[in-house]
Amino acid sequence: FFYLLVTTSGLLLSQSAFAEEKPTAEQLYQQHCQSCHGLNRTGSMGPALFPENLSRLRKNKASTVISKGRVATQMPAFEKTLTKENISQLVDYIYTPAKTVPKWSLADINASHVQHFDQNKLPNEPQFDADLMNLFIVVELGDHSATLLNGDTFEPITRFKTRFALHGGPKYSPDGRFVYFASRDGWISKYDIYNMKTVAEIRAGINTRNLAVSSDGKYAIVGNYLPHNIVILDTENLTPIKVVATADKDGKSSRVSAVYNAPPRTSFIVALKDVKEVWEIPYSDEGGVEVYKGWAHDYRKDGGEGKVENWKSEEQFPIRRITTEDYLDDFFFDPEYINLIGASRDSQNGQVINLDARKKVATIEMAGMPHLGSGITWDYQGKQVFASPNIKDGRVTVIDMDNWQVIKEIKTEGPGFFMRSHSKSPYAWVDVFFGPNKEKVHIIKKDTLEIVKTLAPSPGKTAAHVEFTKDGKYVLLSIWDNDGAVIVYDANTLEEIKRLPMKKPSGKYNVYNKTHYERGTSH
Ligand code: DHE
Repeated sequence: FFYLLVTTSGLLLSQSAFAEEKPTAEQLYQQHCQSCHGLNRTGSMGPALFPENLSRLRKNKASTVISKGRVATQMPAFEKTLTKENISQLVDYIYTPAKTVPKWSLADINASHVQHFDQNKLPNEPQFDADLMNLFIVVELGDHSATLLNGDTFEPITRFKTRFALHGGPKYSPDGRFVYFASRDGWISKYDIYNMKTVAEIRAGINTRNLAVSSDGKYAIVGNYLPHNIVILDTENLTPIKVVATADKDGKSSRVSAVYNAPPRTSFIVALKDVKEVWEIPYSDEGGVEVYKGWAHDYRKDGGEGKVENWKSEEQFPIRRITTEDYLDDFFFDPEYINLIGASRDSQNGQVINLDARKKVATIEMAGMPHLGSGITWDYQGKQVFASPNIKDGRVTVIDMDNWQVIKEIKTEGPGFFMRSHSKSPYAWVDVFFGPNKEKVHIIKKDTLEIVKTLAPSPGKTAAHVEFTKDGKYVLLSIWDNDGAVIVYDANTLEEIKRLPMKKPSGKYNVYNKTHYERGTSH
């Protein structure tokens, strides 16, 4: 009896002590997660854990990852260490926004810099034999790798590890030797294709949108959600040159929707998500004064009021603000980079902003949610048209770029994400990324605006994102699955030529098409 009493009271005691000491989510995080995911959730060996970084992971999936771990990563299973309640506390915690926008200072950026190889000590000749303009980089999300692919033989040249969760198009140096990757966690990696080596890396932000490279190859710009800023890097070894907090002229802070290079303008375009402004940042060291003379009086230094008479004499990378009528989430540039066609995610209209005139010049009626970022242009009946898939509805919208009127809505078997063509191809390809027909890809004849063929190359598996070879004769399509593939098609007969097994290949990028800003390819 005594033993029981002691035991029972002991148990009661320890239960009440446990109740009092029930760990908070913050304590659980610090005890179990912090060593890999960073003191303030900013990421370290493991990814950053803010809602912005987790936007594509459902809460129940996050709970499974904590319980069971993640295959092929260092993430261990916590189901034996933590209770279900603890795991659910942690899930709630990581999906709660940080109380203040997390900081990632210039010192943090600099401290993250890794120089894997001294570029000057590496050979200047490619260490393999292939047409250097017809290479592809294929990003494989399945195990965070990338494949360098020969675009003539369709044989992999090498496969290498990337940072966790790359997103968006990697960008090439103008000569095609280097490729720059951005990960969602802000890591920028410079890969030397000739030597098949990652030469330098730096963490430019905590949650990054994308990056762009200048036409002279000297600078890379990175747009961030966390913190709210852009970071301009010297591409030589990725060291930061300038960090600019993104805020409108009244000081309201904003995330960056995306950054782009505008080659004919020798400037970067920065679209802001939470304020009604687009920025243009000239970077050219040559001819800049002439090119920008007309604008000189418009320049303001980093949100300040000082007028810049001669941008060369002022700080490098002045900012030219363009006020917009709506927020910009997604956009497209005409091939001349004079007009920016933008849409906000909750608007039924697109706005055409003339970058020279610095104002809206037209409204486009756009139902659903067109994915302008995937838009492409071609010539149709003597005029230039622009076509974009739609993330919400099964349609491709074709717009006359002279008068910005919708010419046709091509009905598809579901909402699509990516669209591609090549100036030498009669066809445009669009996927059906969302919904029950995700295994399908439509092929549209560019001169009739009709779907002429629908492929379903791997039943049940998402087929998405194509890229053409340099000459436009072949098309590469991803089967977006861990047990996936890149399928090569003859771009004219539309027959399958080859299947290369890959682990969830997402985007693939042809060196020539990207460095020559081919009309059918994303920029
Ligand atoms: Fe992307 C490109 C934004 C979700 C795969 N995506 C881009 C670009 C932007 C963008 C601004 C252009 C970057 C560039 O090339 O420099 N993407 C967004 C979103 O806002 C969205 C809808 C929500 C988000 O989570 O950020 C989004 N994107 C996704 C995905 O879920 C995809 C399918 C899987 C993934 O990798 O996360 C995805 N996005 C891609 C790919 C590209 C891309 C493969 C490059 C396309 C190209 O051909 O250039």
